[in-house]
Amino acid sequence: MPQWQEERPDEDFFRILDPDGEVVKDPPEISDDTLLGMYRTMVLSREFDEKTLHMQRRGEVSIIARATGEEAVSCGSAAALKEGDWCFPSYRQTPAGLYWGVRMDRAVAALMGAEPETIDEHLPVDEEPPVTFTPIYVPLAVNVTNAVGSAMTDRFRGDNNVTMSYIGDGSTSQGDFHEALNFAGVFDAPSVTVCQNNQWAISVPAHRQTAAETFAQKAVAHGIPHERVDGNDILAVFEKSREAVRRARQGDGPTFIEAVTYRMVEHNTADEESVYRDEDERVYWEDKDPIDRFETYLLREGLLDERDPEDIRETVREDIQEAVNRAREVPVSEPETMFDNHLKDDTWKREHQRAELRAELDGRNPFTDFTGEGLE
Ligand SMILES: Cc1ncc(C[n+]2csc(CCOP(=O)(O)OP(=O)(O)O)c2C)c(N)n1
Ligand SMILES: [Mg+2]
Repeated sequence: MPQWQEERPDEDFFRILDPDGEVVKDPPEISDDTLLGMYRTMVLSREFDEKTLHMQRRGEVSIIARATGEEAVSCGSAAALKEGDWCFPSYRQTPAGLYWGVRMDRAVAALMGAEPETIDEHLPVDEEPPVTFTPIYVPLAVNVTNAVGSAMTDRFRGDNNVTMSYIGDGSTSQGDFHEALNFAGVFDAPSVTVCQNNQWAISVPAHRQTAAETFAQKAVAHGIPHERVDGNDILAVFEKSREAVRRARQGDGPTFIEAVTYRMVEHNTADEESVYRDEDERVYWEDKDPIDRFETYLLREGLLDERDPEDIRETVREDIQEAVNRAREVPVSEPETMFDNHLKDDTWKREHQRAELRAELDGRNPFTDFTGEGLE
């Protein structure tokens, strides 16, 4: 048996829908609108990933990280939030933002390299989403510390809001993650932290990331209630997230949720996954696709009829294309601005890198033709 199969996580987690879409536990009470909203969001996110991947291949976008196959995790958990709540995503939670109406045109413009001020100018926001989304965090785990701080701010102000944040399996090895959970546990922060365990941190498999049996149990040391759910079952993710959000809102403190899913695609478009993992592994997980599973359930419940899935896919593709067209109208920033806003003052190193880039943009080879000209 291949190593990945022997070491795959056991199925010791909370599940409502099995991979065939069969109900194995009583489903939670969820309105039809919410169920259909979640389904549409998952489809939208999958199609958004497809579209932006094509844009990346054409050179319109430099890099993307897809949520393909992992949609149920951030969609199902974010759907448990309410107006006034906060969400601190990392880079693989596109569905969470889409669920609450984060604008695709603005997101695509950012991916294409437009600066926030330019995006505001060309694609102004007339209505903020009911849940506040911070910008996407790329430094791993920092969003969790900031989220817990934000949750405490709401508590000190007496606002009854909940803050949700996301962390990958690999990122639970970062110190910030533990500092955040420790602080949340000690001060009963109204926060919910969702670990999107997609089994890989770039090329590092989950079993090389930690000696702990599960990621969920990392909460034990911090005295925080934890849950482990089937991350490809949106009903299970929603149910446990709703319980956690309720607990936080009524003053009973934080929760840590591990959602077990699988990264069906490359880490990001700068990665070549075939170098380090087995194709059979993806094939094994294909049968557990979260969208297919939920779709089967909704069809059986009569909430979707047979033509709906294709119609929905068509409509979201049109919405995405319109958003992309709007984004293409936004001017992208000069490459050199990548050096701005990192540090308060310029350093010699940054000046050097800026000059090197300038050389490259002028068509000179920065390795052989770079003279350091322009440096103080
Ligand atoms: C503090 C920090 N260290 C390293 C990186 C580089 N890096 C980007 S993604 C990644 C792997 C993250 O894996 P995981 O937490 O499992 O999230 P996933 O990408 O699988 O969703 C690393 C090491 C970073 N962005 N930030
Ligand atoms: Mg991961």
